[in-house]
Amino acid sequence: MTNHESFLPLTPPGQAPHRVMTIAGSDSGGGAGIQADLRTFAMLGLHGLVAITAVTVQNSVGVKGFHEIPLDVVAGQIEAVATDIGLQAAKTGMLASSDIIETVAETWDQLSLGVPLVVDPVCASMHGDPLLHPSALDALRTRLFPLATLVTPNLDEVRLLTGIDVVDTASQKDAARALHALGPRWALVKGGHLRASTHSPDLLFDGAEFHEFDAERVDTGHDHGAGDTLAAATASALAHGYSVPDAVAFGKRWVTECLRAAYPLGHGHGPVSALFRLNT
Ligand code: PXL
Repeated sequence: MTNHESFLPLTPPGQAPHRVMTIAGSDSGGGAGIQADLRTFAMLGLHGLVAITAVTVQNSVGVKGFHEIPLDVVAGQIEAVATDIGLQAAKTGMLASSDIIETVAETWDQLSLGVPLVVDPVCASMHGDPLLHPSALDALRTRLFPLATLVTPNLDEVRLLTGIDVVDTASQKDAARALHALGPRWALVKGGHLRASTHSPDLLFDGAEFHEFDAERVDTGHDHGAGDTLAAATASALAHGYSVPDAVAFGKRWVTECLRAAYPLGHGHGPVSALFRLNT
């Protein structure tokens, strides 16, 4: 069965919606990170749970710095909600350090929740400001990727993680194979950073079959939080029991609408906007 819906099923008032957790960093500018994730979850009718890993100091111009949350607090947030409220899916975003990655991986592994985990391997902001210590790439590859249902790197992250420079479909396939070999059930190589293209072709691979998801490039100077939003919408669809290809297709449709609705903010780059949902 293939789903083509633009939105996810809503829960009647008074009943608990599906729960989806974000394990990610805070963006004081409200455009990316947990703020983008929670906005996506809410606009899709899900209840968002949060484990904050780091607090960034940033605005529309750039990231000025970040503070890492202590490891026991990162683990404690995940355990507290998983053992009480329960969840149907989770996603990770900014994880900042190899110690935080180890902690998240160990906590997730020990909880054995049996629900999908989307790992968005955030390495840097759109301005190129680092959000992950370079020494943490190995922890991402060896500790977290094997626990992931789906990994969703952009082309810069693909280069850092695999050494492969994606320039065309053949190298995008090579990258998907290399990422899948690191242990996730599915790897999505996002083509949004193929700047020369008029399209944004994403390639999904499960070790056997390739699925392509194409969308016309939305030319906006305001795409802060696009990757977070795609991963959050995909995790939300997975929480509803969508297959991975259907969930990715849903996430892609959602982020494309959010890109069309992006707005300027401050003196730099504005965010993609899930608020379009309020006009539909
Ligand atoms: O969009 C990636 C991202 C994720 N998380 C946080 C961020 C950013 C980009 O700036 O600030 C906290």
